[in-house]
Amino acid sequence: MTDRICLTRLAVTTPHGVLAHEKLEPQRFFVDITIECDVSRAGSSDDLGHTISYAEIAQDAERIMTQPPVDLIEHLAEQVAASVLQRVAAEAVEVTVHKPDAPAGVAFADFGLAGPSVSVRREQHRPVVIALGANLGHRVRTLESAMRALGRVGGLDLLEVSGLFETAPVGGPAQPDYLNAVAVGTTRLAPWTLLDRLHEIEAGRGRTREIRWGARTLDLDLIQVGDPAAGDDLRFHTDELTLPHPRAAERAFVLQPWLDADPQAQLRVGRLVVPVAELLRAADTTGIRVGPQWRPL
Ligand code: PH2
Ligand code: MG
Ligand code: MG
Repeated sequence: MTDRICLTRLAVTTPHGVLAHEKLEPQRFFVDITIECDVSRAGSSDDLGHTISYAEIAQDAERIMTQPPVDLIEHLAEQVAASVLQRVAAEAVEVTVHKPDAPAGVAFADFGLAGPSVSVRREQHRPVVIALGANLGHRVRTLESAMRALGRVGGLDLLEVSGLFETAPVGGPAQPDYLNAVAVGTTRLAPWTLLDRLHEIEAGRGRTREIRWGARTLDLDLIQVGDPAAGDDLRFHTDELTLPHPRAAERAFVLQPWLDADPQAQLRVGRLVVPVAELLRAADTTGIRVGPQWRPL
């Protein structure tokens, strides 16, 4: 991502350092933060909710920098980077902590921002679960082509892909059987950015949106983003996207391929985190059959 939000030279005077006297005497620190995130939505909507508030980032960084004395600027830079990556929209962050007056036993220039500094770059790395479905046209070919397109999405790394399952349609009007699959991986993209990529892949394969739950050449759904066991899965509801997927817990056509791709998979169901294997035992699996072979990657 080439869009960036920068905070340059946040200034704090506070005690940190390895030497005993550094823990008593405040000295100057400067922090530079560069956040990689897609600001195109905020660019057109003029809505702060579509981007990251630099004021909040700055206040978090100042709070971290003014914590009780620590030894290393590495430790401070790492904590600031972690606080930025808590933001849903942050794809990556670079943090530099400067310590211009550090006692290093040498002279640094007395112009510009001289002296030691530490820079860290950290990327967002969220687990992601994507469900695929198709019940019109050449389903295997469409799903294989969708998988190749997913493999080319920058910022999405696929790790495992299920086999194909032939499934009776659930809900909607009478329609042909589906082929369903699930891909799991990691992403640094914001979920709405990833959803845009999924919609582009659908549209490129003849997907139209007329009847809700009607037949379709290709359906790509975001099921879960983040790790519910760690408590860092994304939970939100907007008109365009709800996470985790509100109906995944009952849908055998999602659970069965997901379990195939990841036998350890867990899904958030309200306040609980439930193994997918357990959800599948409770789900209606009539109408789910092993599907044809495919070459997903
Ligand atoms: N998708 C739906 C509605 N019903 N049924 C099956 N078997 N497979 C699907 O992928 C599916 C469905 C809405 O997305
Ligand atoms: Mg769907
Ligand atoms: Mg969909």
